[in-house]
Amino acid sequence: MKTLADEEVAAFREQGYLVKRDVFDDAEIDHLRSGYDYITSLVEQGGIDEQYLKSAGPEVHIHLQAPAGTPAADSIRFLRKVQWPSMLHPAFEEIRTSAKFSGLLEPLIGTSLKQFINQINFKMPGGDISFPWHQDIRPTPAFREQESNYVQTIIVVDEATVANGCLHIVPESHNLGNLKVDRYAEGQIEDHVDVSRAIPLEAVPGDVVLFTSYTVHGSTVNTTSRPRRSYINGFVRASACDVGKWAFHEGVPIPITSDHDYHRIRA
Ligand SMILES: O=C(O)CCC(=O)C(=O)O
Repeated sequence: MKTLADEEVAAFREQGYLVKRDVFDDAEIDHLRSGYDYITSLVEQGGIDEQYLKSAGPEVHIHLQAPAGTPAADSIRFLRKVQWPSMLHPAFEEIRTSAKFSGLLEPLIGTSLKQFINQINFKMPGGDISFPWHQDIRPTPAFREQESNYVQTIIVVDEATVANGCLHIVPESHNLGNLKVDRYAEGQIEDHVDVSRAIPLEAVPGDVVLFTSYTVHGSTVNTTSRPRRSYINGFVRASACDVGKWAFHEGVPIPITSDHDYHRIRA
């Protein structure tokens, strides 16, 4: 089972991020792509119940930035992200609870893990989707010492390049702590951090980017004619957090649960 070597753990702690190459294989990435295809077809067909299109609804949030009046068949390029896709398609659930995650994360946050984020991101050609500089802080007293107890992970599903809007990270920015700015507010992070130090994290399908909740990151639009999709899972040491959904208990995967019935996503 792949895990992190001592030098990788040290690099993660010093730099606030790490790119672990070749974690998921072609079959796993293809399986994930079948999940993306399912979500894409849902959006293209339209008729999704309004409650799933709002961030204040149940866990699943299909975040479409399509201008009013966009026909459903054309709206896919404006799809930004879907939160908790593991509720909608088994491919996301299988990878979320893969032993590869518990193996990778053990040296950083142990073997009993909860989860705050389960999300797929889309940057489709022509969609104008970007993520301004931000940190991934979870502002709740129920979650203690986030810097050392949280790991954000991004699985690269399509090759990520500067041209298609790959993730950029500011090394060592996690040392600045919680910058207490509004998430995604244009210009606010730049008052605290020299973002010219940011580096692009180009990567290929199967690679996993790991970073802390304080690490400053962001990305620009996809200027190519091909999609750039990624799969995000944010894990937290269970003993440091009284909220969130379980992912692993002492290394054993815990299936996703919800009080909401997701069998019908259409109105
Ligand atoms: O992968 C990216 O382009 C950035 C994603 C991100 O930072 C976010 O979803 O908040």
